[in-house]
Amino acid sequence: MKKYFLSIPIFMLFFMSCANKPTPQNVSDSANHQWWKEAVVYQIYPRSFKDSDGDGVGDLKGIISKLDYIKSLGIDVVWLNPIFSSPNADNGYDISDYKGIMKEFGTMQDFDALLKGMHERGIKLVLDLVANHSSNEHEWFKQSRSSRTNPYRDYYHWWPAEKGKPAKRWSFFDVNADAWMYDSTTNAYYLHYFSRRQPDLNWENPKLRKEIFDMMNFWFDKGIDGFRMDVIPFISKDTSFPELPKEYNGDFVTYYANGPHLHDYLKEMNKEVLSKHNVMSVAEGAGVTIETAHNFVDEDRHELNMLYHFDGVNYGYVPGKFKTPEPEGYKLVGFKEIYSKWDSVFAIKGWGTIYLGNHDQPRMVTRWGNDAPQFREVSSKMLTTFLLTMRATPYYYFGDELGMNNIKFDKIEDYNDIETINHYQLIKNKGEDVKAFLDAQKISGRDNGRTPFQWDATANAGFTTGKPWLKVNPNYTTVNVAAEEADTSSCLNYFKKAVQLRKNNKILVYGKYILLDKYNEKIYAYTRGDGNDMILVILNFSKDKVDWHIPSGLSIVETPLINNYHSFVNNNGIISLQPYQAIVIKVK
Ligand code: TEU
Repeated sequence: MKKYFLSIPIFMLFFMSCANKPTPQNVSDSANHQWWKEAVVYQIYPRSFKDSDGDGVGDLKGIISKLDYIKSLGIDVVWLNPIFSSPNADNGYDISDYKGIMKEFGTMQDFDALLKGMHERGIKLVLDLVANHSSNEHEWFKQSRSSRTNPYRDYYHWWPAEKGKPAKRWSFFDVNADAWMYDSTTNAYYLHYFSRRQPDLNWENPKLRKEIFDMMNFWFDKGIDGFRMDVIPFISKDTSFPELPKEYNGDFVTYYANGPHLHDYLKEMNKEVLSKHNVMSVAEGAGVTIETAHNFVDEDRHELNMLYHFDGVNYGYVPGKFKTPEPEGYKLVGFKEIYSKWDSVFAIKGWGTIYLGNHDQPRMVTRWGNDAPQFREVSSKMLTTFLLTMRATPYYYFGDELGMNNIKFDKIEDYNDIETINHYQLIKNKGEDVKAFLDAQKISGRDNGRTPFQWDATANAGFTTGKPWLKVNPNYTTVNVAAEEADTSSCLNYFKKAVQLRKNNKILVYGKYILLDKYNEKIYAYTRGDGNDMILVILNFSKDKVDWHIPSGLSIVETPLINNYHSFVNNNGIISLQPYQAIVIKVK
């Protein structure tokens, strides 16, 4: 491979690249180093990771049996989706006992052993705080709904029916999209932003807040290292329940995320709980915008550490059509704008996250890469490179390190997810096109990201000896840990290298981010760091071979730090990129 040297004063690069980025906020955030900024977070959906007792559902003992695998990844933090007692209307996001372990997942002793095993391996454990709502099978709700004078009545939001139907509130999961459920026991409606089996907790009640804070301290006293906070922006409500204010223009989600006392409650949570422990907190930022993000995560506000936004994962859907991808796919220029915009939001204060997959999302290689057989691996590695070279804490979803892709169910009967099943019913009731809905769900449905983890080529991918709760992707015979551990060029081994790359180059954590060539529709290129310590990242997001001109002002001084192909070609400052090629290289 020819080495290419061209040096033009660096100030020209900086000047030119600022032309690419209108915001002045390109100063690197090196002021405030924190362990949770430098961490790589690995998310595990316990239900699908490893089943130890043959009931077809993953469990804590299964995770314990795979702690050395998790350690081998090189990650620092594990985020576990909810493990608490639950009837599983929404797979654990409907909690019936915040201090109990879901029976399918095991016992508190299993949890203690899991936490000990993780800490012994230097891995921190973050649990999932689901406190905007509980299960309707929680004792609090059973008491609350039993009478209007019950001491727990005001743990939830009730509207007495004699006042008429309350103002419209939209529900994510209701078959009628109606967030008010009539309950004849006390002739009143209760609020549920999600399913009817997930009644919203009343944070306006200080007794409820104390219950939540006590519960959080219970888990922190057991030694966990943080919480991911489920739709935490939604917790405060205007309990007069007015019609949706006109300024929201029908956007209930943003309205939900701007309740009157939201930040009072987060400050109280910080004071009563978070400030007492060396822990991390991350908001699931549904409804959060670049205008409101700082309110959650600026250090001097003493609320939360970081948040994840939805602008990226919601990009490329047809407006007004439920999670329906644009026919021609998403536009890379728009994708780059979103992630560059959110980088600049946190460039000086606060801190962000970067993710493309989680339990609410399809597999990233299907949604953002290309899961055709000839491109699945290289495009998976390219996306992994993106996630591990941006200025934010990476949240990496289990199975993406293998290049797992969407299972693409054909029938509604194959789905387990309440969101898909209830939305299907809603569309059917309206006489709308259920086939189009199912076609869209093949790409965007949440269950695509929840199929069992693929350990090896034995039955059910080694996930369970029983009948798996959700079908296993048939490609497990080749896409699995056993095969990929043995293959030095596998997605799995690439992921491990990329994690080490980030650990060995702190400018990939804190360094300035400058977007290059912003209007290029195939290449996502950016630099990290500045001056004498700068790295160039070049990602070909297309299935085409692309020649890319290295911007004047860059000198490629070393061979790539990482490359998802065996080599790359320079022709006098023009790099010839293969389909989905990713190159990370030090420059000066
Ligand atoms: O998700 C909140 C949320 O916004 C989801 O409804 C998600 O974005 C959905 O796919 C939108 O179409 C959290 C949890 O991550 C999710 O798993 C739960 O179902 C939900 O809250 C209720 O707890």
